[in-house]
Amino acid sequence: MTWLLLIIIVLAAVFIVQIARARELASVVRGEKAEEFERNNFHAGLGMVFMIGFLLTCIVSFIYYIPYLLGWGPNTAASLHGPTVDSVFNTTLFFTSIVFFGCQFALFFFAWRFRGQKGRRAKYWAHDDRLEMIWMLVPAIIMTFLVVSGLQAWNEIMADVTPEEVAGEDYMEIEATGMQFAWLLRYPGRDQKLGTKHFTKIDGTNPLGQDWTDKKNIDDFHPSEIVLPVGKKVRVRINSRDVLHNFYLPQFRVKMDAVPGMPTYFVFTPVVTSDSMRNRYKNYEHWNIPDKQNPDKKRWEAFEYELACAELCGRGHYSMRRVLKVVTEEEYAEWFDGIEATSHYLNNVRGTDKDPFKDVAKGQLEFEQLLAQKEIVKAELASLQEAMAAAAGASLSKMEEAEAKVLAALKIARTTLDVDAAKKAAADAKAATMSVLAQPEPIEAPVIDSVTTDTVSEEQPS
Ligand SMILES: [Cu+2]
Repeated sequence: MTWLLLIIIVLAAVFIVQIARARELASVVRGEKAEEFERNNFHAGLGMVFMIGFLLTCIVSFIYYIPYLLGWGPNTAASLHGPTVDSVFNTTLFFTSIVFFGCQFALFFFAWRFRGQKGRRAKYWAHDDRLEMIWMLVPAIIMTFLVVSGLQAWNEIMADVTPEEVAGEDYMEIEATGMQFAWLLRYPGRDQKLGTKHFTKIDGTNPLGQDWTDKKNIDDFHPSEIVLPVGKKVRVRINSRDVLHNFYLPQFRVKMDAVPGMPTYFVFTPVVTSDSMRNRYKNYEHWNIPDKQNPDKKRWEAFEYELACAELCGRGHYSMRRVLKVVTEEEYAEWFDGIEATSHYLNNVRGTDKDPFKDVAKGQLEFEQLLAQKEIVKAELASLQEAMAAAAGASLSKMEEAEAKVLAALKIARTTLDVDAAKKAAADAKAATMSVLAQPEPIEAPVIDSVTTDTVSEEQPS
C-alpha cells in the first residue's frame, strides 16, 4: 500500500514536470507575454474558486458544530454570569467575522479583478489622507467599544462575595487544589468554614496541610467529585501545590489560574442542573450517538459537567478531569448527609499520633456526637417508613404526621453545630416514632430519657 502510494506520488511529480516543460515549449512558440496572461486568468480563477470553497467550508462547519460550540445551540451557559461571557465572545465574533470575510474576499477578488492583462498598467499612489483616516478610526472605535464592554463584564464577573453575603452566609465556599496530576477537592463540612492549612504540614496523611488543632478542619471532607446545589452562589478557593494549573469549568464559563503560593478564587452560581443539561442535549442528533467511554449509553445520557485543568502542567495533565454535578437542593442535602462522615480528619487522623485530640475518647468529640445523633434520627425515620409501607388506612394519617415531625428533626440533626440541639432532635424523632408505632416496649422509655437528659460528661478540649 505504501509502495503504491509512493509510485503514484512519483508519477504525479513526473507528470507535473512534463506538463510544465510542454507549456514552456508552447510559450516559446506562441510568445512569452500571451502565455503569461493566459496563466494569470487561470490562476486568478482558481483563487476565486478556492475562496468560495474555503468560505463555504467555514460557514458549513460552523453550523454543523453548533451542538458542540460553547455559547451556541444547547451550550448556552449553565451559570448566572455565563451569558455575559458569551455575549462578550459573540460580540467579538461578530466584528472579527466581518473583518475575516471582508479580508478573504478582498484578497482573492482583487487578485482576480486586477490580474495582469494585455494593456493594463498598475496605478501608483503614495498617500491618501482619507483612506488612512478610515482604516485607523474604524478599528480604533470598534476596539475601544470591545475593550470597554469587556472590562465592564470582567469587573462584574470577577467581583468577590460582598461583606453582606459573608455576614449572611448567603453562599458556600469550597476549595480546589491543583497538583500533578489531580484536583484535591475540599468541602468545609457542616460548619460551612474551611479550616486553616499550611504547606509545611503536608505529609502522607495530610495532602493539603490542614492544621488539625483548628477545629474548623475536623468536619472538612475531600470528595472525589464536586456536587453543587442549583441556584446557590459558590466561592471556589483555588490553590496549587506545585506548578501552574487552571481551574476550568467550561459549561459555567469559569476559568482561573491555580498559582502556587498565590491563592485565587472564582465566584459563580450554577443555574442548570446536570439533568436539565442532559435534557437539552437529548434533542440534538450529535448527542444521540453511543458514548465513546460508555457505549451502552447515548452521549447525552452519559453527559456530566466536568472540571478540567486548562494549563498544560505536565505529562499527566489530561488526567486532572473531575466530574461536577449540579443537583436540586434536596438531592444536595442527601449527598451531604451521606458524605460528611468521610471527614478527612475522622478517617485518617483521629486517634493517631498526629491527632491533637487523641486524649478525647472516641465518640466524644463534638462532631462525632453530632453524627451519632443524626444516625439515631435516620434510624427512627427508617423504622417509621417501614411501618408506613406495611400499614394501611386510618393509622396512615397519624404516621404521616409523625413522619413530618421526624423529617423536621432530621433537618436539624443534619445541620446543627450544637450537640444539645442534635440530642433534642434525636429525642423528638424517637418520641414521634414511638407515639404511632404499635408496640410501645417498656425498655425503650428509659433510653429516650437518657438521651434527653444526658449531658456531655467530658470536657471538650478547646
Ligand atoms: Cu494541571
